[in-house]
Amino acid sequence: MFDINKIREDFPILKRKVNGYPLVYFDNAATSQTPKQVIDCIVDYYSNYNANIHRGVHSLSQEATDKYEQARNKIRGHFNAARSYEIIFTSGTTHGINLVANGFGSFLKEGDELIVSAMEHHSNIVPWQMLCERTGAILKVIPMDENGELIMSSYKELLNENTKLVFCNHISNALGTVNPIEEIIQLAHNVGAAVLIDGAQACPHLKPDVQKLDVDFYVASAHKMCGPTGVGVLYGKEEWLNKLPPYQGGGEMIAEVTFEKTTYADLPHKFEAGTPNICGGIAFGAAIDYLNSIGMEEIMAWEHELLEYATKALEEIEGLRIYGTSKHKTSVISFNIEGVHPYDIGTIVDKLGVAVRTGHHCAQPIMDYFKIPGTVRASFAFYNTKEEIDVLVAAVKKAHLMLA
Ligand code: C6P
Repeated sequence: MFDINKIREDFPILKRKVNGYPLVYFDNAATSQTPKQVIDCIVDYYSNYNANIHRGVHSLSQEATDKYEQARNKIRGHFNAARSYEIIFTSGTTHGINLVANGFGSFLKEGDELIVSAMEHHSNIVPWQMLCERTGAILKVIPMDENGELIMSSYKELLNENTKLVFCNHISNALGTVNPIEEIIQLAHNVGAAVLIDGAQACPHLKPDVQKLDVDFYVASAHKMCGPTGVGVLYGKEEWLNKLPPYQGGGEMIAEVTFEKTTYADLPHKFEAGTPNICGGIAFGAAIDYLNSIGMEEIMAWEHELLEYATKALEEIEGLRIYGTSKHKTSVISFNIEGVHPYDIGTIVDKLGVAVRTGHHCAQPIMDYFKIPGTVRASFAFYNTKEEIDVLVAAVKKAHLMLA
């Protein structure tokens, strides 16, 4: 049973006031809030078994190592990866993409082609541009339409035997569009290209099955999934992770070091140089337990209800335009009101306790496509309510009156 009142009790921050008003937190796409189950896990780690891992023979170190590896295995189960060593702990989505982009240079030559979608976060554009600069590879873009959907016929035309890698988000952070990644992956594989999917915005809402998707790389951040900041996951197929050179050198990623030659550790350690975010990794596991205790399908269903409710109410505001109108959407609404700067709306609604994001959302090409400087973005999580949406709508109306 999805009990919203009980769920809200798990999030201490939802009880606080902002500017004298109850907090209405609609910036979940930037970072989600943290339930007490995850906060307790963090407190427990630092109170009871804080130690470095994979190094010590002492009990505390072994306890921390066991918990960290258990968390890795939980993440493996959640993503349905076949092997836990295909799960690499990272500091987040950005780190995961950079790790792959850095190593992928070894497989590229001048004139090879990479394909990106038009609706990417800068994290899934800039590392590849840097890679193209280094290797002479060419970056091609899958265009999108007015609804914020990828034009798949253009994608098919871009693919050819020179395509080496396709990277695309599962869900757009600025538009909420759920991209047809199954088809994107299959078409790329047909020409022998690998695929990296940026799951930063998908994993808060659904459980990706990396084996069923047959995806080569899948990345996500814990802090968008009720976990802490500074930790994330890179799933990679074993064959790819074995081929990919390490990203950083240092402790724990080696088999043997001499001044003449260093050999690398087996997976996953080859990609985990230095002391990792141990507490973060364990708390990521606790966040996954928490999400699963509610149920990803239940989460998705409630968020869809919130999306429909909010879309209808916001559309009634005169001059308001929503960007991202695909039928396949998660609970993100990006909008503008004619003649009003998004930043001004964001500032006024904040005075009324409502947290939204304004600006280009690190997705400038999307803003360029719509010829706008930015949008107001309200993004809902499963712990939000329809009453909170009423507060948002009233606050936006008030802002509109003040600014018109
Ligand atoms: N988007 C947003 O407000 P990091 O910062 O590494 O955890 O995630 C980067 C990232 C990558 N891809 C997508 C699709 C994302 O949405 C994000 C983060 C936040 O939309 C902060 S800019």
